[in-house]
Amino acid sequence: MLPMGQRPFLSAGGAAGAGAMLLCSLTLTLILLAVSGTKCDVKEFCAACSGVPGIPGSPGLPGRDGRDGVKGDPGPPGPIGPPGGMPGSPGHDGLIGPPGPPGERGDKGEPGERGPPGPPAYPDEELQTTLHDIRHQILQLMGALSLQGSVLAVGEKVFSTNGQVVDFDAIRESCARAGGRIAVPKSLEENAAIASFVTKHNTYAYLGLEEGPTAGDFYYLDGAPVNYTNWYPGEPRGRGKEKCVEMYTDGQWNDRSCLQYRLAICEF
Ligand code: MAN
Ligand code: CA
Repeated sequence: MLPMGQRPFLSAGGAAGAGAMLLCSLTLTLILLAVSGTKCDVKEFCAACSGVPGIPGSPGLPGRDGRDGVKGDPGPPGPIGPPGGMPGSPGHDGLIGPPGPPGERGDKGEPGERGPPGPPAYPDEELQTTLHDIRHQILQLMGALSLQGSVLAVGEKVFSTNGQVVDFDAIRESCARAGGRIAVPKSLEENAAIASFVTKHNTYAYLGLEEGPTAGDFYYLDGAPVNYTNWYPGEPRGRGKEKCVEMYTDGQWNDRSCLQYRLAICEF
């Protein structure tokens, strides 16, 4: 509010001015009382009584709708519905699980075809020379013994005699000392080889057989039952009293006492 000394109505005042001012003030007060129902501050309106404010206008028409706003975020899932509704469709397959434990071992397959021949087992030159030398020495010994007529090779076996004529136990011990066993034929061919010594020395030979507890049952010296025989007709007929077996010059066998003197033939 302006200071009192600067008010134009007072500085230009006279009796007429004061009256006009009073009229104005009264009129304004009445108007205000009529419009608002409240008493006016006389000093305010008397300071600048330029006019009477108009009545506020009525609200305008509603404006046009604004443009659509940006789409909002999806809302949270709704609550689970009440029971009794139709079952939903099956969900998607889950993730593939970890591998299971190994299965049981299957049956053995068919053997494959034979592969191509490989390199020599021992390409070592020094070893090859040694093997060659050993083979040569064996052939030398076999030649020398063959010349004596004391060795015969049949299959995997080598039969040999030293020409001695002794009892069964002595023959067995001699053969063991030499690293072999008393000869016993297990095939026609072996029987023929042993028989050739018997014929040559014209002396019966004991064979590597023994009668068991039951008369007539004969066994190899390792305890196995005999599986090749060449008994002379009617033999064995020792009825448990002839525990050893001798070979005749024709190669046939006879059970006989073990205390005879017979040709010593070993096998290796
Ligand atoms: C005969 C036969 C044989 C027997 C001898 C014993 O040759 O009876 O069976 O072993 O005699 O000397
Ligand atoms: Ca007999």
